Amino acid sequence: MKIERIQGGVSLRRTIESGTDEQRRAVLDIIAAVRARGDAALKEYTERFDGVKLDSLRVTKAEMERAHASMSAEMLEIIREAAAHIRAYHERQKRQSWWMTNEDGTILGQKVTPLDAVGLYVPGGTAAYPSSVLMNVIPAQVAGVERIVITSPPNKDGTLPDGVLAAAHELGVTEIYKVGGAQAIAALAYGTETIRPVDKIFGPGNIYVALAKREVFGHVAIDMIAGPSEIVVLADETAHADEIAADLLSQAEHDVRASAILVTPSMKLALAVASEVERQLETLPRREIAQAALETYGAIYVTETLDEAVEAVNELAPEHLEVMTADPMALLGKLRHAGAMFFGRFSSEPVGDYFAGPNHVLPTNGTARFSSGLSVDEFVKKSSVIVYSEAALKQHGDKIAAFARLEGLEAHARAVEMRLKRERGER
Ligand code: HSO
Ligand code: ZN
Repeated sequence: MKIERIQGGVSLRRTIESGTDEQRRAVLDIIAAVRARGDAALKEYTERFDGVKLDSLRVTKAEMERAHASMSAEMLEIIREAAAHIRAYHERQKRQSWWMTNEDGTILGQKVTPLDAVGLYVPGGTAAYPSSVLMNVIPAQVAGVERIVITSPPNKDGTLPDGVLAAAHELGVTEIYKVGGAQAIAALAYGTETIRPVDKIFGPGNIYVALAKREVFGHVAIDMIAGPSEIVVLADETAHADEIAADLLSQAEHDVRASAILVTPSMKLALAVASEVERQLETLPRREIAQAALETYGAIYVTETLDEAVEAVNELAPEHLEVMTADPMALLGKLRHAGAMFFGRFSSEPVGDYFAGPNHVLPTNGTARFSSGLSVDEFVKKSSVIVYSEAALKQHGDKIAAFARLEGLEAHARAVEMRLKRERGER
């Protein structure tokens, strides 16, 4: 990894992919075809892009049970335990409706309602993570969402990965479709004969999925446009170089576009981590992916002081931040921008990816400056509630009418004044 001395001015050097004109046109065509021809279009695209001809898009109960039975009892127990931790954490995020009563008898409030139906897109290939099924489905369940749908591109033999089906089955999700790409997003947004539409679409995917999510946004809601995984480690000379290297590699192995950065005031640590990364890469099964990621998006930044290192981290606003300094929690107040913050050497990022409880769906590409990780909030919406009292309308009605006339909206003014007149016996 290249080592650079810096004095501020670092960024993740990545912009959100906006796709080529050709890709955007392809996505628009796919969405139009799914809207016009429904299931027939889904099956054609599945044959063309996934190389499999399907009679039925829906995963059967027997398929779910087979996948579940293929997992060892130990593995199922681990999934269950992870799910319990994730559920316990997300339970704390649950919001209550609230009400306030004014002295004049007016009641104002906010009513929290879960979304009726959500769709989770699970990408294909090695990125079909059972852990991501847990991270999306559990907050939806905690929020009280009634209908949870999963879609994922089938393998050439027409199956979905066992791990994904087993995790879904474990959580009681029963509505799963073998469809991927932009066509899956179109189906979730607009519906087909077999797939009823949902209200919000979650989950990462390739450029076509991202473009399709952007395209259907407004008709339905979407979670975010997620980029490849990122880790920034903030460490001083007290940290173990081999542990830092291992953590950097843990995210670099996700994707050739993943980013892994160490920020430290210690040149000695920087040098040790750089050589540890090389050493550990040698035996890594996904070495090629990790190496490519580190070449383009990896860096070791050396600052003069720890304070400067903290500032650099805030500028990077990474998806994941690990803090391994002599007194990590002392930095909590100064660290402002990161999707998830891991403190101390026992909080290696995979702990959070799978098991601790917080969500692993987090803002990337520096968007942690202004957004947050996935939470129960994303699965509910709030309606404001107004129960205005007679006394309040008598007290404020004239002011409301005056405000309406300021805007030239006479009907607004009359709607309020009509009540005032009736109460005064003038109507
Ligand atoms: N680090 C990934 C999540 C993940 N890691 C899934 C392993 N499986 C993005 O936050
Ligand atoms: Zn990960």
